Amino acid sequence: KNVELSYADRAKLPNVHPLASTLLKTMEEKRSNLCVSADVTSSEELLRLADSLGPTICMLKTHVDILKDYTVAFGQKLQALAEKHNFLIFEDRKFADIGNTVKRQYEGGLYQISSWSHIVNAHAVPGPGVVKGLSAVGKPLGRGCLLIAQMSSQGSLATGEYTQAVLTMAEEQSDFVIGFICGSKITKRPEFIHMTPGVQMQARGDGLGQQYSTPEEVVYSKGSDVIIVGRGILEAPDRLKAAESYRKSGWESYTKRLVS
Ligand code: 5FU
Repeated sequence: KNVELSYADRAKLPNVHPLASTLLKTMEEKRSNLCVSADVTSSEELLRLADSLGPTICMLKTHVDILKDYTVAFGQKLQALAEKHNFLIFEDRKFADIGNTVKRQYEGGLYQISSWSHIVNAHAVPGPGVVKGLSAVGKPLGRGCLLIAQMSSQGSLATGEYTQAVLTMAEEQSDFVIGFICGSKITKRPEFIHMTPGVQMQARGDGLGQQYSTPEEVVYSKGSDVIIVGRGILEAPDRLKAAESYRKSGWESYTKRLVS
């Protein structure tokens, strides 16, 4: 019989990455496995969203390159809100180049992502050098990385053997890789965090390839840890109320999984 560990138990595992441990503790404390995908184009709106939804989320995901008015101050203000409300910041940059290039993209340029984002992600397509390059910048700062093992979009090529190879890559650099973007649980190793986008209560898709599952399908049936929700919350008439209902649904699906 598989023993299902709680988030709190997993936070205390001897080999857990410190950042994964922080996340798991936060999830337990806030009773939240909700990551909101703050896909808005104004930094002021993003900061307001972070301040109002902060108490209900464990993580906030950004696409900093869709902001029309990014400034250095934005990163600092977002960090302050992350501290105030105790959530982690995840820039969904999907690095996918050779190690030397991603290292420079992560640290430099306009956005200096490594200076404000706790977590970033990467495609495994280039091979392990992509993680090595990111790690050279992020590890000294205590940052962590998610590898994209599967995608929520229709026709995704990240399946089967590819997904398995991503898992191996993660295991080989688990001092920086804290988990996966995936549709379902892909490893029994409890130190790794599974995070799933393409979550909505109602819709089936968006006409551009996105495919949705419900929080219950993702957390209870598929065994993932964190639900990532964008438009399900952003397009709701009351965003805070919607976020709270996703938090509740995600949390109840997790507690149901623990006892069964
Ligand atoms: F890696 C992935 C993926 O496989 N699917 C995704 O949808 C990332 N995403 C992101 O999650 C995407 O870029 C959006 O930022 C977010 C989903 O937003 P939605 O509005 O909930 O569909």
